Formats: sequence, C-alpha cells, structure tokens
Amino acid sequence: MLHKLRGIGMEAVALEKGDGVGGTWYWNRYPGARCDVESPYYSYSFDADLEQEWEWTERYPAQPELLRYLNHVADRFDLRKDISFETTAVSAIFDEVSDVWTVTTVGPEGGQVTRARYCVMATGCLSSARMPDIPGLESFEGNLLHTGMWPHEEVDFTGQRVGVIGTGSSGIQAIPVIASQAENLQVFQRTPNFSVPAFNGPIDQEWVKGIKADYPALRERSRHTTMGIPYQRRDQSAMEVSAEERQRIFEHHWPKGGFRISSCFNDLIRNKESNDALATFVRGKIDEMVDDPKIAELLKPQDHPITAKRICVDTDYYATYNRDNVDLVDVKSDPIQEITARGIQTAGKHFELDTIVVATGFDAMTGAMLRMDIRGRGGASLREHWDAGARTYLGLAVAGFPNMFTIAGPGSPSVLSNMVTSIEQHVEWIAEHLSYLAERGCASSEANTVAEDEWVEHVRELSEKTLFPSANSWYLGANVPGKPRVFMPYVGGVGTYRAHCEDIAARDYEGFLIK
Ligand code: NA7
Repeated sequence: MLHKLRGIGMEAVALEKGDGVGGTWYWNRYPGARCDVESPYYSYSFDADLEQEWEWTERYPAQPELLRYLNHVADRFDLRKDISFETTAVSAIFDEVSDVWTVTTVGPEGGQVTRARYCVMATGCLSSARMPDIPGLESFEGNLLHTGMWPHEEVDFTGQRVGVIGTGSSGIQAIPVIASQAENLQVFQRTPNFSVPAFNGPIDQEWVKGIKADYPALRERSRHTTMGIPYQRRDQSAMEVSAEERQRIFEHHWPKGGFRISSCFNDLIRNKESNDALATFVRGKIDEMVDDPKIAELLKPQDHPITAKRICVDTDYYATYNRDNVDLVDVKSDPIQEITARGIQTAGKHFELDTIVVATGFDAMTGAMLRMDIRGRGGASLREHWDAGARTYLGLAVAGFPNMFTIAGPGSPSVLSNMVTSIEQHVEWIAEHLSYLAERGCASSEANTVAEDEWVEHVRELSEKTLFPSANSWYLGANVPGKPRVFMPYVGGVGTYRAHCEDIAARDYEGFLIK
C-alpha cells in the first residue's frame, strides 16, 4: 500500500507495532510455521523484476524465508524510511470539519499524533493473538509461549516436557517439530481439524521455470479463481461420478498436496453429500497414517464439514502420534481445569510440564481494529457500530467512517483465499479510488448505510448457501467467548468479488458518498 501510494504521488506513512516488517510472518515464528500456499503463488505480482529475480527454496515457504522475502521487498522499494516501527496505534479519530484522521500512537518516543486525510487499516485478520481463558494461566512457573507471539530468540525443547494446547493450523504445524526435540510432548486437543499433507520439499526448478515463463498469465488467472491460486478446479459435482471414480479422483489429488484436494470437485463446500465423501476419504487417510486405532479415532473430525474451517496443510502431523514420546490428551472428555505452577490439571490427571505452548488462535478479522478506539462521524465508535457483528461495504469501507479503508477486511474473501492475491486487489482498488478522489478535488469518501446493509446481507446470503456457517470457526467469531456470531468472509470467491469491486468503481463508486 505504501509503495502504491507513493506511485500515485501521495505522501504516506506506515505505523507498525513490530520492530520490523512482515506482519504475520514477523510474529508467528513458532517452529514449523509455514505458508499453506505454494511459494511462487504466495508472492507479490506488482513488480515483474521482483517476481523473476526472487528465488524460493521450498515448495511451501517457511516463516524465515517469507520474512526474508518481505524484508527484501521493504529494502528493494526503499519502504523503511516511511515506516514508523515499534509504534502502536491506540486511537484513530475523524474530524468532520477538516476531513482528517488523527491517529494517536505510543512508541519509543512516548505518545505521538499523526494526521492524515486517509487512514488505511492494514491491521491483519489473524494479528490479535488470544490467550485462552483457563484459570491459573499466570501461575505457571515454566515457559509459557503463544504461537502468535513467539519470542525472537530460538526456543530449544531438547530434554523438555512440553504441552501444546490447540490443534488448529498453528498447533498442527508446531507439533511435529516440537515432538522431534522434546523429551515428551502432550497434545491437548479439544476439537480435531482436517489436515492434509503438504508434500513439501525443495522447490522443483523446472516447475518454477515454467511459472516464471508464464507469470503474467498465471497471475491473471489467479485473480479470477475462487481462492486466488491458479489451480484448475474440476467443474463437476462429486456426486456426478460413481463411488469408485470419486475414490480414484481423491486418490489422484491427495499426493499433489495441500489445497489441491479441495479443487477436485466443484461442490465440496456446497453439497453435504459431496463434502461427506471427501471427509470420509480424509478420515480413511488418518487411519492409514496413525498406528493406534484409538488415537486415529480421536484425530478424526466429526463435528464440522471438511473445508468449512480453513483446511490445515501439514508435514508429518498424523505420523507424529506414532512416536513414543507423544501423547494425545482428549480435553473434550477430560477437560482442562486449570494451569498450575507446574503444569496442566485436567479433570482426571495432572501433567508436569516445563513448557506450555498455547496454539489457541486469534480474535480474527476484527480483533486488531477493535483494540483501537476508532471514531468516525459524530464521534461514533467502531466498537459500537460492530457491536452486533462486523459491518462493511465490500470489506473495504465502513459507513460512518469516512476516508477509512480496510485491507482484507471482514466482508471480503481474503481469509478464504491466497492472502497475497486478495491484498494486492484491495491495495489497487483503494489506490485507484484515492486517485479518483484526487482528480476530482474531493476530500471525502464514505460508504453509505444502505450500501453497507445490502453488502452485509449479500455476504450472509452467500454464506448460507454453503456449509461454512455450520462449523464453529473463527470465520464467525465462534472461538471468542461473547463475540457476535456473524459469518464474516465473503464466500463468492476472489474472482467474483474482484468483478464486483471493479463494477462499483466503474459506476463512479456506487454506494459511496463522495464530496
Ligand atoms: P485456530 O485455528 O483458531 O485454532 C485454535 C485451536 O486452539 C483450536 O484447536 C481450538 O479448539 C484450540 N483452543 C482454543 N481455546 C482452547 C482452550 N481453552 N482449551 C483447549 N483448546 C483450545 O488458530 P490457529 O492459530 O491454529 O490458526 C489460525 C489460522 O492461521 C488458520 O486458520 C490458518 O489460516 C492460519 P476448538 O476448535 O476451539 O475446540
């Protein structure tokens, strides 16, 4: 966004809490942290030289490589000079008379104020890490680590008794690596998730050569897909083929790794029968990978449709339970009662631990923005506006909050997609909108309430046609006690969403009040 704003001749400053760039890849440094989208696709497309010159080493990039890439981008485009690091925004207040935002921050120099006509919230969807509400957490005398706020120093688990709470994507990535170091690992699982192997490895140079030769076309294709990844989705229902053929197709896609399995039919998230077929197939794979049938049973999700929670992409996750030093604790049947000074107390047992790794996720999509006191027209607060659930127009703007735009906001497809494809689209759309305002000498743009209401309704209606809302996922705030249960992402796909945003722009930003 910063680079793009400079490109359209605007003066811009970025405020960043961390002491370096990288966002998700700056904070989530836990062992095994890795992107679930393949590296040549999970990369910026805005600069042809950058995409040609950067060389990825692994098919799925690990956190250190992604952080190197993002640092390279920051240096290459000389971005640091306009980034204020270690600067946490605590409030953003809009002044209606001057059409200017005032952002108050705290940083190394104490409290400061930044004034700007436009305020772009690039605060992240999974950036507000949540500690679980378990009594006694603060009394633990060992090492307590959250995957989303991992220390910058290397953590060595050698010789340690470790407990991991949480088996979402973060837990599933960290568990095999911790297990390979620790003396003993207890995994505290409340709800199992569907995970598929990445089949990661060193990147295939021939594959990369092909991609680089065809990058513009591949990027363009990605922009019009559902997920923002140029996979070819089979345009057929899983129920249109015989059971044998279905099995053959699942088996064919499985070794391709990761999300490719969800592209093998076109109705897996819409048709319960099709979804059940894939879920049964993956449960069968869990049986094949886990030696102990009782453990395998516990690891098989039964409570939600497959892909209704973002599917986890792993390396050796299920096989980790075949190790002698790893135990699975089913905290659904034996709930955690408290954290003690020396470990974790469940209803039935006390587990002595040196380190507890908390992989319990985030206050997703709204958490980072609502931590700030954001006030729009008439001093109205965003916390109040979103009291019954996040409301946006296009996932890009909020009624009553003029000149504020959101990147990857609720109401956009970002969290269901390749984040980079989505983020670039938001950045381009916002930049074009700001250019439009500048060209016309306008000082203010605000989503109108009717447009916002209609968009919120549209997002809801689309989600109801799928199996997404039937899972207790962070997509609808189900992981945060007291958070309104509203399904937040736009499920219509990256391509349809893009077309819609372009159409709104072509119609002189219909739904925006511009003056
Ligand atoms: P997730 O996907 O929200 O997973 C959090 C996990 O932590 C999940 O298994 C939860 O079980 C578990 N959890 C949360 N609170 C507790 C308590 N109190 N006791 C036991 N277990 C608990 O977060 P991640 O960081 O793994 O992944 C987030 C996204 O990042 C992911 O979707 C990818 O897109 C990247 P529950 O399901 O609530 O029973």
